[in-house]
Amino acid sequence: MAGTQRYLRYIMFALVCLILLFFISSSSTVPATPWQGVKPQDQDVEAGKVPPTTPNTQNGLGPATASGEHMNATFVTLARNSDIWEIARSIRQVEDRFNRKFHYDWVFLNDDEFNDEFKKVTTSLVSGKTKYGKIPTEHWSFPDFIDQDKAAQVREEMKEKKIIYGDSISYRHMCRYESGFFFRHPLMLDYEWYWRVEPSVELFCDIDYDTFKFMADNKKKYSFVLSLYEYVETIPTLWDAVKNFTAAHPEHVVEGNSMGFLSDDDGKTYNHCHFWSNFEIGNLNWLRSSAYIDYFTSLDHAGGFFYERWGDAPVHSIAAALMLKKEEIHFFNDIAYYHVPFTHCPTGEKTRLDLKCHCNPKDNFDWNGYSCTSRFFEVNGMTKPEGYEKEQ
Ligand SMILES: Nc1nc2c(ncn2[C@@H]2O[C@H](COP(=O)(O)OP(=O)(O)O)[C@@H](O)[C@H]2O)c(=O)[nH]1
Ligand SMILES: *[C@@H]1O[C@H](CO)[C@@H](O)[C@H](O)[C@H]1NC(C)=O
Ligand SMILES: *[C@@H]1O[C@H](CO)[C@@H](O)[C@H](O)[C@H]1NC(C)=O
Ligand SMILES: [Mg+2]
Repeated sequence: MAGTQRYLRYIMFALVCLILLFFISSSSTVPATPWQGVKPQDQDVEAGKVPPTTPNTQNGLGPATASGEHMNATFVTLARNSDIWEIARSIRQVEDRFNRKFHYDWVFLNDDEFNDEFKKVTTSLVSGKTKYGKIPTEHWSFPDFIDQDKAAQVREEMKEKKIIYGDSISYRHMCRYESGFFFRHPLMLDYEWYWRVEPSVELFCDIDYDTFKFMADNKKKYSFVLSLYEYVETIPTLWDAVKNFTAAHPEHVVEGNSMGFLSDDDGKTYNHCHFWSNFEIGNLNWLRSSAYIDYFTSLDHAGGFFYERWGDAPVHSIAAALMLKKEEIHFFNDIAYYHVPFTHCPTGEKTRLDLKCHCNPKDNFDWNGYSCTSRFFEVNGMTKPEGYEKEQ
């Protein structure tokens, strides 16, 4: 009996509370903002200044809203069908922060056929044209000069030493492909500039200008946002192979290069600094030049893509540092970027606020001891961005 009464009291109490709440909320003096009252933005959208979202409709692609010359450029992504949702995340951010204003094309490359779901989802997200290419088997297999037993033994050893991707065959094909072939894929021959995007990366700031045009106008050929030291276990003889190449082809080594970025003893040894190549904006014609092709061919024959585990990051970086003039390599402080486990968050609060950045400045890797970006600044006689000491 007592239980039922208590129960009823609770219900009465709850009812009174509800009625009170109703009166408080309906008599509130704070005017509720009608959802559709954001007129200025609507007008901008109608005037074509601010597309509300990636303007890729069933009727086709909307017009690019950025004025100025459209560059001969494309995004490029190497991916598997299983990367679909991770690459979707990357695309969405690249579109929101940059490409919805420019509508550059996007080339997807795969050692397998892309399936319909991959094509459908990525096409719906990209505001430019999408193109899907299959990699020819010759570019994703063991070359005939590689001893497969020796390569298998190395993978076994690296597995025991727990070297990341040490026992993976596909990772090695991927690194070799990114080092020497992606820019020669038939779909890439139509373009002069590329921006590489990987699955699961993030962009944290608006990019309101055309980065490809910036590269062209400022005579840049290669660019980066993060730099670091390579695991030495993956590249023990890479520098020897580079020295063999430069001895055979001294004509490809450019005067005024960035040797100081790679070496502390004028080229005798490699300090393992490299630009992190999962982000790159660069010039495809440079990669297709005889200098770069000779370089890649020479490294390929040295065998380290399979007998060690050479990554495309040190391979690209060494090429850029030796075969381009210092001034041709650009550091994009204003492109805020994350690829697990590192973040580049622009130094300088004004930059971050102006560009509507949402990265935590404390996560910035640039002035950390494991980053090579300080060294890049020193080699180029550049002043570090204001306030960098405070963001160390
Ligand atoms: N088609 C294809 N793409 C691959 C394969 N392995 C890696 N990739 C792509 O190559 C890039 C680098 O691979 P990822 O796994 O991100 O390596 P990490 O960034 O070095 O850890 C990404 O764009 C991947 O989607 C593969 O076996 N096939
Ligand atoms: C774009 O660049 C490629 C490579 O240089 C060239 O073959 C192609 O003709 C260019 N396209 C346009 C429209 O300029
Ligand atoms: C460099 O060249 C020398 C002499 O031909 C050769 O013995 C050595 O194996 C080469 N090093 C690499 C890493 O290819
Ligand atoms: Mg990756």
